[in-house]
Amino acid sequence: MIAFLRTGLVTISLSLCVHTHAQNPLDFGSNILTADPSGHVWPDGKMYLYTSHDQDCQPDFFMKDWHVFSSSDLVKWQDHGAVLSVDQLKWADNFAWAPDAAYKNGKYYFVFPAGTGFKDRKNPEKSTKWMGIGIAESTSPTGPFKDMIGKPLWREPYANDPSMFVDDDGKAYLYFHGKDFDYHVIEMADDMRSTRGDFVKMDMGGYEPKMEGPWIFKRGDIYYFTMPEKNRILSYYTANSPKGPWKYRGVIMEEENGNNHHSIVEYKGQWLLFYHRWLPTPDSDCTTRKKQRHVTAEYLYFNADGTIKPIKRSEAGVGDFPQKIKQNAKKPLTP
Ligand code: FUB
Repeated sequence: MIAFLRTGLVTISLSLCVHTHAQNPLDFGSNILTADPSGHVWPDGKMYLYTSHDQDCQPDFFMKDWHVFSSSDLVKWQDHGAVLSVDQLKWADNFAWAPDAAYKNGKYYFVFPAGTGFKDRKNPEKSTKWMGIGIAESTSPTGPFKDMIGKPLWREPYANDPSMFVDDDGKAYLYFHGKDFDYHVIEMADDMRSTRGDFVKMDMGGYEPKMEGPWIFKRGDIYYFTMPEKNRILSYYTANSPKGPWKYRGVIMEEENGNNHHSIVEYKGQWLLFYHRWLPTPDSDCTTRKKQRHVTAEYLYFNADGTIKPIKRSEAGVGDFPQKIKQNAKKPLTP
């Protein structure tokens, strides 16, 4: 009997232990379905995640609004609610897809793809779907954001999955995937309400990566351009300038079972990968789809030459971030 009780106690404490450390998917305090996380650290020192918002069982990614979440330890997150909805736009009524955000001129900018129409998958010639990129402003990172220009930044060419990068000199660059799923960049004007110059299809060093979700960040003097190539395989390129030319560097994360939009950001001295996974969702009433999208996170490490170490998906994720940053603070600085 005592042996049985002991085994039981060990099992209970082990499962509690596993549960406490399993942080993937991130706990946003509700069963909200989220995808396409864009991570940013703003001047208040908190980590912010701007995400798109899936509806249970939504047809063909019909999505209506975007959320923002914040945290100081990556374990406890606050949902600040919907920062913008397609209902507030004059020019789109659907496809609230992968957003991004930027901070410039003392203001917060929210860039988002949205659209209208319908994609006829059986008879593509009957499709009426159109998508473009909008920009909205706020004095707060949690919004509410307002579309001050009341129209997309442009109507042609087709554009999706915007990612905004503000360089050290204050210049802002908007990346997106456009026609034929190629990656493009355009500079933003200083007022962040219009673009400057031409659309540039980027030189990817002889490769032709296709699909979606571009992300850009800078570490030291190196610019990194990362993307879920073919919408599944997280791959990366580096360059000496924000517009390339880019050099292929390899795969960060192999494919799983669906799209896995991502972002990469440094927080409290630790580099992080945020991405989404298609996971079984027991609370879901959906009978046509067993898995739904959930935002997850992993640590990301660089080699001494600046290349990125491949990452495996984990259950633990960044659940020990509070302890890890305390340990990092104790480590002696390396020259
Ligand atoms: O969330 C809708 C779309 O799915 C995004 O725009 C893509 O990046 C993919 O994650």
